[in-house]
Amino acid sequence: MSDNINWNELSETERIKYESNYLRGTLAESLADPITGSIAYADTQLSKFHGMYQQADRDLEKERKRQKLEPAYSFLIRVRIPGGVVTPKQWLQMDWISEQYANKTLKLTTRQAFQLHGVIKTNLKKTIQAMNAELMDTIAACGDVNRNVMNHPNPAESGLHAEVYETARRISEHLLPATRAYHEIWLDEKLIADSKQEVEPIYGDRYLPRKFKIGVVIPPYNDSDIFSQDLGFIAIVENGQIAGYNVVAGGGMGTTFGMPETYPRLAEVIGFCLPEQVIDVAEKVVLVQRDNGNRQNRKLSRLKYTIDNRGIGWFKNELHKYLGFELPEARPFHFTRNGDRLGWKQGTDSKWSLTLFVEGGRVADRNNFNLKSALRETAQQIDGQFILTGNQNLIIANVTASDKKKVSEILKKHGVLPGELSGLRQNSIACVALNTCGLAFAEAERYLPSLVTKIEAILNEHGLYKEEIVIRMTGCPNGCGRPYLAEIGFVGKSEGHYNLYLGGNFNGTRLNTLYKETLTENEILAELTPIIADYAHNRTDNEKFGDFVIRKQYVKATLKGSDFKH
Ligand code: SRM
Ligand code: SF4
Repeated sequence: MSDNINWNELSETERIKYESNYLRGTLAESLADPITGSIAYADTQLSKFHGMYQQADRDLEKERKRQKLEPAYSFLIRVRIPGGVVTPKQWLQMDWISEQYANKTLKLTTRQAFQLHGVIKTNLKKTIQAMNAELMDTIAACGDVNRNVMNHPNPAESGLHAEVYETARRISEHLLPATRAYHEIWLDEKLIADSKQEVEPIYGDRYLPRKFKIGVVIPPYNDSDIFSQDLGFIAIVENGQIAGYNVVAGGGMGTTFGMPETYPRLAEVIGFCLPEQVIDVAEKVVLVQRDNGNRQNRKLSRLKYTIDNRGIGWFKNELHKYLGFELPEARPFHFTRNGDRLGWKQGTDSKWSLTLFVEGGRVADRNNFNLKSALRETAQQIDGQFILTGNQNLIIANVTASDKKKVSEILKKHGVLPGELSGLRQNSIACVALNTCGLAFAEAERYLPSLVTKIEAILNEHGLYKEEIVIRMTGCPNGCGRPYLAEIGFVGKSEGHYNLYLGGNFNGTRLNTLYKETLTENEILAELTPIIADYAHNRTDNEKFGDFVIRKQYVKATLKGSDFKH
């Protein structure tokens, strides 16, 4: 089939994938090339499937150019952790690797994965091998395959939560690429003589048209932002058991300025499946997208566009054909919130879990707030689990009553038990953006904390310091911090300038709407001040900020993705 392909019609990446011998390309040669800190262009595309992105430090860009040096190349490495669950030993290993080979920080991502930044080419292999030593890998953390599967973050909360976590883990395993390229290149496994005899039973020789994302969630908490996923499973609990899962499909956040045909879209509920059908449903949705997704234009190739172009009726029919059965009607469900519930909670087995706010997901020791040291000492001293949440936070889970006090003492010793956080800060997400992200137009992680402080002052004046409001910022419209689901969303347009979006809701079931474009910080504060004052005085009982701005017609609700303006 592939020999009849008209390559001229397809995006360049399609050919790179096809000619790569199942993701091998010339990666081994690129790694061995001592002349440059970079790898060949085709390999930069293939390395993503192995969990790595080539980057250059953007803070050093001008100076390096002035000195006629090549950019300061290094790599981002993303570790695939289904549901975000690691052991204390694995946490310690990641901590050690970050000190040894990366920029000494750990980034907890919006999809419950670790990222390391600043790994130079000559340290890539050592880094991957050190992860492998503690049974962690980076396979399919990026690339045109299914990525890290998100899950309600705490399997220790109850037996049902553990069961749902297991579902997420199984989906992730089932959808891993079959190629041995990763093991050969990074783990020195013997080369397969004729790799063309290999087969990718799910992905085929060109993999998916684009990245693919799956999440699992248990109502009433929408902590995986299920409607932002290409494919989502909403656990339905009946009579104290998981009766099955509602299936949602076609979500996605990425947009491109100047391309109105790109837009964020919420996934639609398409039916219900039994627990034993989940893997089959996940696989068949992937296959429908593999066979029908757009391979010409990567800006239009996510499942959300496949569905909108052909219609949800077509998609459901196609899926039913692939499955050989029809999904029955979805069952009722209700979400009360997205984000994380911070603080200590007791599970049904009487053990404790602490959900800690990690600003921007960055674990580091800074300004007497020694989070990294605190977590290192905690991991050294207690059993249990470390769980990365989908909102860049961390849960220290499965803690015995006697260890609970110990954890609190360690955190306090390192200056980490924070004063009372505002409801705004607790619900903040910022993508990485500068200085590592090559696509950023503006700051996000390095800027949002100070902007939040300024908005907190306004909220405080109006007695709203504790009010939980979802605020998210990204440095470009790709949507890595899921800003289009925020009650207050910022998307970077250029250095120091942001589009302001309002009117997402607190449970993550409505897209927000562009309110004002290209604002500076002073303009942002000037725009938000009267709206916050109005909210303080005129909101109805328990009315959330995102609902208020719609009732008071600051913005109109965005009812479908294709109506979204940016
Ligand atoms: Fe993302 C690309 C960081 C979650 C949509 N994302 C990137 C890259 C790799 C930039 C690049 O291609 O060169 C960023 C690396 C920055 C850096 O220096 O670390 C990047 N994305 C991130 C992370 C680390 C943000 C964070 O601060 O946590 C998240 C890693 C998740 C993970 O562990 O897998 C991250 N990215 C997301 C999400 C949120 C989610 O998945 O829940 C989205 C929106 C949902 C979606 O996919 O629709 C997202 N990232 C994108 C896109 C736009 C995709 C699209 O359909 O248009 C790009 C650009 C692209 O793919 O071309 C992108
Ligand atoms: Fe980079 Fe844009 Fe993603 Fe932020 S949203 S990490 S700036 S690609």
